[in-house]
Amino acid sequence: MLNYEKIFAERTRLMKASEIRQLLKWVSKGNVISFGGGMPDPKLFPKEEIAKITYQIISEQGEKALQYGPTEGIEIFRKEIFNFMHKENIKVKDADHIIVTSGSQQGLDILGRILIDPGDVIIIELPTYLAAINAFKIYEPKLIGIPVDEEGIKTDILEKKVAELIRNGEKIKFIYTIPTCQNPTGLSMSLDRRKHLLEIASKYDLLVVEDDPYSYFLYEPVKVTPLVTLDNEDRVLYVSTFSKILSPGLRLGWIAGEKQIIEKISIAKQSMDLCTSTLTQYIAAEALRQGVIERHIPKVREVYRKKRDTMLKALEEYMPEGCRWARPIGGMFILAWTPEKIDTKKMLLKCIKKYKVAYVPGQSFYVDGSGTNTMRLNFTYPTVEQIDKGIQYLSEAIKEELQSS
Ligand code: PMP
Ligand code: G9A
Repeated sequence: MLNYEKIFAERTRLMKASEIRQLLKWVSKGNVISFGGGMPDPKLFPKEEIAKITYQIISEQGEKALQYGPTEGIEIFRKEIFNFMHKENIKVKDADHIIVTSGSQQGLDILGRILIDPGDVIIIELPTYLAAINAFKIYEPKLIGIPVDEEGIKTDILEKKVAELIRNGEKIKFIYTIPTCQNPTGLSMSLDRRKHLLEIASKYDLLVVEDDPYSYFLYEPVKVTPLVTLDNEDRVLYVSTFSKILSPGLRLGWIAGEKQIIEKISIAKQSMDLCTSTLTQYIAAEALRQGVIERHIPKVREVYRKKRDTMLKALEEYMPEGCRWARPIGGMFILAWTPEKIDTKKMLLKCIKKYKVAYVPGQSFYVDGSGTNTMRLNFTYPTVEQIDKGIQYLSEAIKEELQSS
């Protein structure tokens, strides 16, 4: 047999399987309650509307919808995204400043591809979305994590770090942030911190990548202004997705920002997939045009609010002393801290096998290898009943682990 190990490129050594993806196998094993992957509630997908639209698109516009399309995305879809952003108070100049991607995950990979040379510095949050870390790592940057607290990234630490890095001759390529209902903490950046972050970016002439899948799902009457809307210097690149506001199976995301960078992204994308699925773009464009998404978001928000509240209540009721957790205003996740002596990665298999409950160990979200006692809990996929039961089981597992360690 061919020695396959010998033929892999060096860069494959930098590729790491996602813990979130590996955990998906437990989701299909019926009796495990999954707080793992950030999956939407599948019962809420607007299946009938999507079925009707799909039939309509293929019968009326099939010749275009089943054909290749432009790399930047089909024009009507970019225009609909522009209108959608406008209504949501997300600043964007015009439809030409938007490129459609095959999920926002592709957007993150492309940004790594076009912006990172080996040794460049990328500033990320500590913790941050693990698949962003994995996507960037392939391009060999130095990833510098800045801690987050209840008000988001600690901009005082950020400012000192940026100054120090620049003094040392380092090349900072961008700051990657998920300012609203962050993955994995669930926490959001305060307005003051948002402004401070932009001041720092301006002072040191840095690009900011704002990854924003979750600001459409706020469960409190609070106003959150995206960084891109606060930015007056065209230095924020806005990344988002249809995965949570419609369906992840359509694999649609987008990036909005300065023309120069959108054009470069487009060239990089050409060699990745030529274009995003034309068919799903037509479907999502029509879903936007008919108001399906506008009607869908508030319905989903109601269900998710109830699920978040159920999880917070269950955590309060069942978790042993020494545990704490974030209280998100929206999104899909709650990060929980167990007592320090617990290693949530080591505890996971027992949790799945004996207690029939899964979560994502937090360590993979911390680029410095800390967070060994943390776990990310998704509350959108399980049912309300499963959330209550699952947190009860999880608490039992933690109690057992505390007694045995
Ligand atoms: N960014 C963040 C912060 C995410 O949480 C996710 C998915 N959970 C993605 C990007 C990728 O999503 P998709 O590729 O489905 O758009
Ligand atoms: O299924 C995935 O990998 C997307 C989910 C991301 C997450 O759980 O953060």
